[in-house]
Amino acid sequence: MMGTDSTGEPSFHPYTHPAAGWGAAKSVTAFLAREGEGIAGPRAVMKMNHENTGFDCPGCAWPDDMKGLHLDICENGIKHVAWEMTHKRVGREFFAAHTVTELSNWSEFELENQGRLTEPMSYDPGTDRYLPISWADAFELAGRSLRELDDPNQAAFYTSGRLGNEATFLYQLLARELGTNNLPDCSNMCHEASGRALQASLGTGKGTVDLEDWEATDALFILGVNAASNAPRMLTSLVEAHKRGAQIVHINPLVEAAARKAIIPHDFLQMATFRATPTSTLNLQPRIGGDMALLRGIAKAVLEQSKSDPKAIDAEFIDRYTFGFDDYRAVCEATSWAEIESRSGVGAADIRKAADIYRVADRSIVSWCLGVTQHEHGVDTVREIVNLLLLRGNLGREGAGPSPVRGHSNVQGNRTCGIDHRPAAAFLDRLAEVCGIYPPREHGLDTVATIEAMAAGRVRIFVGMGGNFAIAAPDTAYTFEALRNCELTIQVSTKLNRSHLVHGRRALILPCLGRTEKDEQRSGVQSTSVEDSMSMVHLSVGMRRPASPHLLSEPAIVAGIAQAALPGSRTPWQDYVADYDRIRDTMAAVLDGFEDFNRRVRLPLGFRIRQPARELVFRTPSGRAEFSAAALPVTDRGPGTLTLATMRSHDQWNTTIYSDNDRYRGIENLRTLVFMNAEDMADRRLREFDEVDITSIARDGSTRTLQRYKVIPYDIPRGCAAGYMPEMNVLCALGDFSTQSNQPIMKNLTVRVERSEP
Ligand SMILES: Nc1nc2c(c(=O)[nH]1)N[C@H]1C(S)=C(S)[C@@H](COP(=O)(O)OP(=O)(O)OC[C@H]3O[C@@H](n4cnc5c(=O)[nH]c(N)nc54)[C@H](O)[C@@H]3O)O[C@H]1N2
Ligand SMILES: Nc1nc2c(c(=O)[nH]1)N[C@H]1C(S)=C(S)[C@@H](COP(=O)(O)OP(=O)(O)OC[C@H]3O[C@@H](n4cnc5c(=O)[nH]c(N)nc54)[C@H](O)[C@@H]3O)O[C@H]1N2
Ligand SMILES: [Mo]
Repeated sequence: MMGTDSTGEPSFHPYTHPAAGWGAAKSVTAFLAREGEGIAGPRAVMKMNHENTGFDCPGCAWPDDMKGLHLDICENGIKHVAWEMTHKRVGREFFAAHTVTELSNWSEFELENQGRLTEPMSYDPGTDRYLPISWADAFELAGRSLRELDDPNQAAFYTSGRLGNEATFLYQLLARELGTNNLPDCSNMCHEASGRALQASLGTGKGTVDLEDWEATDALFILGVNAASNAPRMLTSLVEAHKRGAQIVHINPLVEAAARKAIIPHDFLQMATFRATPTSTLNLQPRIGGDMALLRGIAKAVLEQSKSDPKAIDAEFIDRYTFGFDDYRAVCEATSWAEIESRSGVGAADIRKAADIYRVADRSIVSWCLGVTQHEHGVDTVREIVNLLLLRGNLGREGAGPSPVRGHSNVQGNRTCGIDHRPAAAFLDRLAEVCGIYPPREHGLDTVATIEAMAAGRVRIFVGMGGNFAIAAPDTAYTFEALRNCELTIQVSTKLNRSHLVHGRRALILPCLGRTEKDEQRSGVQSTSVEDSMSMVHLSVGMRRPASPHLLSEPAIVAGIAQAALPGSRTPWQDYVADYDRIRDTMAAVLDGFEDFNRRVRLPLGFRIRQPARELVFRTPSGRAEFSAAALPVTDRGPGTLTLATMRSHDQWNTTIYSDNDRYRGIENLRTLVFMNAEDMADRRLREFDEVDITSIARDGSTRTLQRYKVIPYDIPRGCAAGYMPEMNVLCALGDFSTQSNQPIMKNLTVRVERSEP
């Protein structure tokens, strides 16, 4: 079902070259040639990420260089943009030629590779085909179906993190004016844990540092991110940090490419003159889920040291700004080194090395991504990161603080602008006052709860604003059933994907403009704003001719649905669409930190949303930064089982698969694989490329199996295994979500790996 159906022989040869560099250049050239983008690709890329004149790179949420001095582009950003700008089209002829049943046998790659969607389509059960429908009829169908619900909570509105801020604001307004907070989003699978933890510890749901802090810090601790593939522009910061003598500690069960050496991504076009720079001073390989124990070990070592060297901790900072230190110190003291070693899988001597780096550094930043969050104890672990930072007052000063790496290019902006199934009362009050609506107060459904509700028939309409919910979500078989149980599924998309084929009794595909494309409305060409991982908000302007004259912008699609669903609405939907400045004016009145939005967003580099915690203002119950003193998670599973993490290959963007290669991990032509420790393989008498069945054991005891995966011996701690999402969502039971964040524990599955039947 997935993969690219490549016919090449699978191979595995450990990668020894620097990250980015020639490998990236070669890969980009081959990709652009395949996509027929030889000229258009690079030209569009030159317009990307340029100070106020281009579009924001939809590739990831890593910030642009604040000084705007150079263009920092990367291999995967180029691929991502070229993929959107393809010349291929999926028009009505395509849908006439293929039934949905037939398309269901195509791979993810084949589906997306058909090109851009061109006009609205509606599913016809009689012929099992999508047929063209006018925008007016599509809106009427959506509107009527929403109007006819017994309760607005029978609808759910999913957001994938690409949506610009203006469309986001209208989308949540539509849901809340209808009367529901059912706003599941990709964040529920991504950084929900980070948001909850930072909110609890610091009173803000976001990181507090920016790129200038990265440039000033003495020590970087990077946990659970594959930066060379998923945030390639971080390599620039790592290279520069290493050059100026900063310490860089990578904490990851796998030694990823960014933990070795790199060539700055934007330099790769003129590589001849550049040499590779190391991007790591220490690599620690905890077992999967062992980060919290490791972090506690660092804290324990620092606290031990503070007995003879009072400067090891910042007592004045702790005294003045924090709450709960005594309990935290007590729990660190009570946790034995033996326990820390066994739960983290890292020896005390190595943990002390990291602790020494942390203690000697005047300023430290801790950065993390999904390797930390997609666990049962994701919230506790992120809070442990904050605990560690607080010990030495690494907050509210240059070069120090927590720095989560967000995923989708605007996933953070989506939250800021109202996509939240648990909205704050103050936000709802302002929304009610400014927009004259009565937003519901009870919490809505998140991703996991939406799937349950669809399966139970409690949610009857699913709207997907971007993304590929059907296979991005856990428990593929169950999620398919849930979506098929809906009366109506609506997908607003740029490309054909699985979520169009796994649909409700009625289904609409509504094609929209991409971020690279010119968005022309009554008042002229529109721009939209996005927020990056470091709270910088700036404008993005598309310039390319739209893939089809029938595409609408996301704000226009939301407004179209809203007007049909809410005939008596007093919201000026069409005025908003005519001029996005009007949406921004309303947002300025509703959202904290968006005062004077239209002016400030037009400043050359945009503006930074104020982070109270950065100024040592803590909106927590105690009014201080709060230590947490949670117990360490159990990381050992039953005998014979492994802990499996699902992750991305280098050549994919979430559910979009570009090729079956994973260059930095040395893999070619293979996605149906599982990485294992050589000794765990020997225990099972397995050899490289042997075929295995992987069976997950859910908390409720149920099992799920993937058959005939190829096993690859890899440098990964014993007891651990890893493989690729989204294929492995088959193994992730819907009930296996974190009780702390409701996040599916996609990096913490318990599995058995056995040789396949011959
Ligand atoms: N090119 C590209 N860029 C992307 C994406 C993409 O698919 N392609 N996706 C975007 C999105 S939405 C997101 S959220 C981010 C995701 O960015 P990442 O978080 O890098 O995503 P993953 O590939 O899931 O990899 C997670 C990393 O966690 C490590 N890991 C697994 N388990 C553990 C653990 O228990 N502890 C630690 N410390 N590490 C662990 C894995 O070895 C891997 O290096 O990237 C964004 N950027
Ligand atoms: N097992 C496992 N599962 C995971 C994860 C994991 O690590 N392991 N990671 C999770 C994470 S972090 C995330 S963020 C989710 C990702 O979940 P999603 O965000 O739902 O999935 P994507 O693959 O990013 O969505 C790709 C689709 O978005 C559409 N699209 C692209 N550009 C645009 C646009 O500009 N506008 C609109 N409207 N549509 C557009 C295209 O049709 C494309 O097919 O997956 C989650 N699933
Ligand atoms: Mo994500």
